[in-house]
Amino acid sequence: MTFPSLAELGWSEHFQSQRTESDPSFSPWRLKSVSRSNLTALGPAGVIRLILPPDQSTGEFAVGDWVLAEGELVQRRLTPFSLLQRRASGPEARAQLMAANAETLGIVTSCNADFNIARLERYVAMAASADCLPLIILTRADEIDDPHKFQQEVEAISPLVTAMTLDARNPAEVGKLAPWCETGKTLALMGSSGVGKTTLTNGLTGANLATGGIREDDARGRHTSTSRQMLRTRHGGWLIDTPGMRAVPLSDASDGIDAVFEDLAELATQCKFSDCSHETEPGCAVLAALADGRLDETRYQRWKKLLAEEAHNTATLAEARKKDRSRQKLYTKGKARSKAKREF
Ligand SMILES: Nc1nc2c(ncn2[C@@H]2O[C@H](COP(=O)(O)OP(=O)(O)O)[C@@H](O)[C@H]2O)c(=O)[nH]1
Ligand SMILES: [Mg+2]
Repeated sequence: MTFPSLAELGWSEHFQSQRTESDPSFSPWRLKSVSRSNLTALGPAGVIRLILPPDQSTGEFAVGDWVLAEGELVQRRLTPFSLLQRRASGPEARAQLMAANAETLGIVTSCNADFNIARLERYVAMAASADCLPLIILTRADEIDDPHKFQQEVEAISPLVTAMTLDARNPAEVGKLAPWCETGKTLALMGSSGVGKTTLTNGLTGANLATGGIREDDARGRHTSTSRQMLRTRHGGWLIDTPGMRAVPLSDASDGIDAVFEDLAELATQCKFSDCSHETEPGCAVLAALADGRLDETRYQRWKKLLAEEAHNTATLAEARKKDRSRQKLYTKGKARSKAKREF
């Protein structure tokens, strides 16, 4: 069996330039799967199970990350050129790493009840803030009369968006995704459960992962994919399938929101007050655009909602970090005290 070369795995100058004189004996590995207790990685020598130093946890790594290791022991994570993350569940607004070093985020949705512009805008913002290109993949094109209408609607979200419609079960159509997952390239797939991510993964990689049926009533799928992993595609590149997400909680995505709502971000700079909330203030350029019909009311509402959520998350995260710091201080003080006691 032959293993992929570093270049085939996506190694580039971006990573090479992060190596230093002091680590010539460390080998680069690309993470293939990350679970609570396990990291597996791929390299020219094959597949390896990596070990972390005791002060690090697998949660600090994402599938697709490059690391340097000495033998099996991880020495360093190399800074990725793209990093997809979302807000983890729980009150503290922390980020959960989803996938690293993917050039493209394939946002999978179906042309049926899963279709939701507000959710797609979130995904596009997530992609933009992660430095990934957003590619919207509309599945179940075989079940509707006018898939082109959906394509036009999602392309209107932002000039950053590329979109395509297909039947995910049809290998010939799935082949249209080849340019995004050919040799050296990585495509990450995200979307709700039941939209066809695993079907696409199987078609692109030749794997035989279990797909799930969807309930007729609400077009929501059962959760069938449980872990993240990176698989080689038939086209020589890489695919990262992620578990289905019902919600798309953004984390640290204000630049992504600005990218999706570029026109609104631009308008906001023309408001009379720099801290304008675009609700009641005189001289608000956004309200003026609403009043004369240049701006769609529902799109304005979606923008406001994302901004409010982002502001809330940033505040919560700052609060959590402050708590961490004071906890750390207490801990250090405690240690100093018990050391003093021992010495006494
Ligand atoms: N008709 C049709 N069915 C599809 C399409 N894509 C997926 N399916 C079916 O939808 C179900 C859920 O697909 P799956 O790949 O498991 O979705 P996932 O939860 O996103 O991984 C399976 O029964 C698939 O065969 C499509 O483009 N057209
Ligand atoms: Mg799946």
